[in-house]
Amino acid sequence: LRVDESKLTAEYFEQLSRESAELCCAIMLSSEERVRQEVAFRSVLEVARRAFPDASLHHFGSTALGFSLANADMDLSISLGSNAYDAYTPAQLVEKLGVVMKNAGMRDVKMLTRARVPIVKIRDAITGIRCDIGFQSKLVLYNTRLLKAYSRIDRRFRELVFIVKYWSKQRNINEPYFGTLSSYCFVLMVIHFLQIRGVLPCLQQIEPQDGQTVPTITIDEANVYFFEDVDTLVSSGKWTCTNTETVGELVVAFFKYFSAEFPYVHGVASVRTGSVLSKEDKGWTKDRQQEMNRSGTVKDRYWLCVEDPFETTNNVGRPVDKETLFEVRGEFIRASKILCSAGGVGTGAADEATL
Ligand code: 3AT
Ligand code: MG
Repeated sequence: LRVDESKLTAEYFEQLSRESAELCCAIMLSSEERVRQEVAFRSVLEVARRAFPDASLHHFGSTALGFSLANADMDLSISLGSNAYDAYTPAQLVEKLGVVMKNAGMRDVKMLTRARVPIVKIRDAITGIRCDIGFQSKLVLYNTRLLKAYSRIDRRFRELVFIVKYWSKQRNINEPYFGTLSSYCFVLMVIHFLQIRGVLPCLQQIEPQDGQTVPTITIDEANVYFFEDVDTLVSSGKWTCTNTETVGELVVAFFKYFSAEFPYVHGVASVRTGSVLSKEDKGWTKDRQQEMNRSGTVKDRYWLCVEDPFETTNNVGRPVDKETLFEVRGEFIRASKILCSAGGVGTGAADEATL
């Protein structure tokens, strides 16, 4: 990769930052859509309770975080009293839920019982909002809270997330089912990059009080502790951001990092530690078949390694294989080249639509 960002001008970075801010405004969820999501949430809960009277419903993922693009699916998770999990397999829970959803007149009901995490997909009859409803572990609520905390620390993070999500969807590399990456994986890659760049701290390594050690709070066998009181981060002296780059500069640096700097062969992007870990140290070197919730097996792959912040045995980059890594990395290189070639002296800024 031969891109020379030293030729990029200050005006170019300014223009790129301006265009990034405009793009974010244009693609963000509208407040009207957010209201419709709340209505859909209530109707899903009401219908779910017909099958599971003690169900509670939780909203997680990008629509819960305010990271979603227009028309995003809402990710919802049902939790039940503990004996329900002994009485039914995950696939049976999903079938039971799917049937009540159909009977209640929900549209486009699909039961994905063989997925790694079985879900029911529906479109709410009144609002038209699409929802993915599952019985996920509580960890999804904690990782949503962690991402939320990061988003409150520095506004550049949110902007970069919007740009990267938009780009990944335009370039068709946001489809884990077809071997590319989930949005969640891209968001973790953005946090990792911003930690390395000194824009974001590593919340899981910050102790609650000076002089204390980082505690262990175990949920589903994972330590879910992180420093959540981000309003006091700066005032307590726990974090000082020294990076003053603009969003334009960070966009260029992000694509360069994952084109040419991230060590794909031996490295693991780790938000938990704010560093690059070694695949060897994690034992993430050989693909292997894993048993999965009584309905089959899943292949763990380690071509692109992004550690889940809490579930440290979970490689969120798992869907990627040799061929799709070539494709994904090729897209990073393409974007990086476009950004750098568009910004030389005398040229206009890159057109986000062509990125
Ligand atoms: P879209 O707007 O739907 O593209 P999103 O930000 O909602 O993106 P995902 O749909 O990829 O992101 O994921 C939603 C949440 O599901 C994020 C995280 O809490 C959980 N999740 C997704 N993939 C994984 C994974 N591989 N491991 C653990 N949790 C995951
Ligand atoms: Mg989602």
